[in-house]
Amino acid sequence: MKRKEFIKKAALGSFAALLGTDIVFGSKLLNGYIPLALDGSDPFEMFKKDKSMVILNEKPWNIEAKAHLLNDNVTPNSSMFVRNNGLVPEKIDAASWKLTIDGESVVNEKSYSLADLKSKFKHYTYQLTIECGGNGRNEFDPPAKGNQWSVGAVHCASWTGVRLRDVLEDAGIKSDAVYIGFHAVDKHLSRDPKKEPISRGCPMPKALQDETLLAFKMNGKDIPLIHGYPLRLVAGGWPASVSGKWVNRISIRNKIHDGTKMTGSAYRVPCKPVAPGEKVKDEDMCIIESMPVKSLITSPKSGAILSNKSLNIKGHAWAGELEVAKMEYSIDFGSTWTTCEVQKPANRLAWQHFSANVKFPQSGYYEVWARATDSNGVAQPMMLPGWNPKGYLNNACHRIAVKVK
Ligand SMILES: Nc1nc2c(c(=O)[nH]1)N[C@H]1C(S)=C(S)[C@@H](COP(=O)(O)O)O[C@H]1N2
Ligand SMILES: [Mo]
Repeated sequence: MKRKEFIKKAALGSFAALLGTDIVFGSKLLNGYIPLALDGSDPFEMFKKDKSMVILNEKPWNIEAKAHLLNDNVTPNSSMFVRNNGLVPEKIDAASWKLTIDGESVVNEKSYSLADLKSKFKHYTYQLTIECGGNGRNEFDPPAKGNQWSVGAVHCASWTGVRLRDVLEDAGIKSDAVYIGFHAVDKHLSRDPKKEPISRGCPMPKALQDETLLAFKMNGKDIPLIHGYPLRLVAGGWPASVSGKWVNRISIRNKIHDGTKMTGSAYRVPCKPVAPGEKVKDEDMCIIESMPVKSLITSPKSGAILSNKSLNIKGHAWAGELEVAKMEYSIDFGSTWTTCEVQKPANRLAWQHFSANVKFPQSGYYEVWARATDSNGVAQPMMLPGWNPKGYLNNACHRIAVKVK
């Protein structure tokens, strides 16, 4: 996409967010006029993303990584996928930001400034695997509507913040609490202020886990705007949609949260397996919780041409709430498997790094397939797992092509 086209498509209001300040006489800007400071910008520069990230959608912004861009142990912003359901907030004033804890099951409704959160509660840092529930959707047949994510809608950055539990307990949790729901300041695509683009949540036990944070830093710096500045809920191992960006309200609910994209078929899969293409009633759909075991070969890049018969492969594996117990690779289309070395996670809910030295018997074309097994003994399927109407939870083995000269 040419930059002029792109910038025209950007909503006028988003200029302010991109500039990082208000355009004082913005209301006088001619329609289609590009502020000088932005002329020459492109989405990759604007969001500081690697130029080989793939833009799936511009409105809302949805951008995915490629496997080889995820080679770092801790994912840098430049390789982090972006998933938005609505419009990126245009004006964020961190100094006046308030987080409100409310809901049927809060003892005392309370609001906190960022300074309150930072000074009142202990800070924690965790590396968390955050994967979109729809990662891998592009393989489903019949196809599922939605962003056609390939393998790159996952990241494992380092998040610093306060425990959600500490804040909820400070406000007080009534004994009938069952769920939390987040609310955020991003606008619905229609700009209708009564509509929320997304408002999801999780059951209390997940909300109260040590690693569930209200984060104000990512990889040691302020969270980039596109990833939730100034405050983000992070819940590793669960569909990324639980990790609300730009969060300004958390409700403690006495029932399963019923916000936008919690109900119907959103982020749900059939409670029992169905045949491909089958219609499933909403009441037969179950909310996705912990994500399934999965892995990614991040080095070499698929398509590598080798001048010798030995190859070091590297990658990461993760398993939702569980740990990865075993990692294997195959060069014969899954007939035989060889064990890889797999490291312990940096902390619970962080992905684990694996590596192996692969020996090829002769020159020619190969595929290297990778397969992780979780601590319950459940392995990734070699091919697409259970079809579901919305195309969630594709955890099929990742594979790369290599040619040995
Ligand atoms: N406020 C808000 N939070 C949100 C979303 C959103 O659209 N608005 N998208 C969710 C979804 S579906 C995903 S996959 C992740 C993506 O996080 P990222 O853009 O930081 O990678 O954010 C989640 N949190
Ligand atoms: Mo998502």
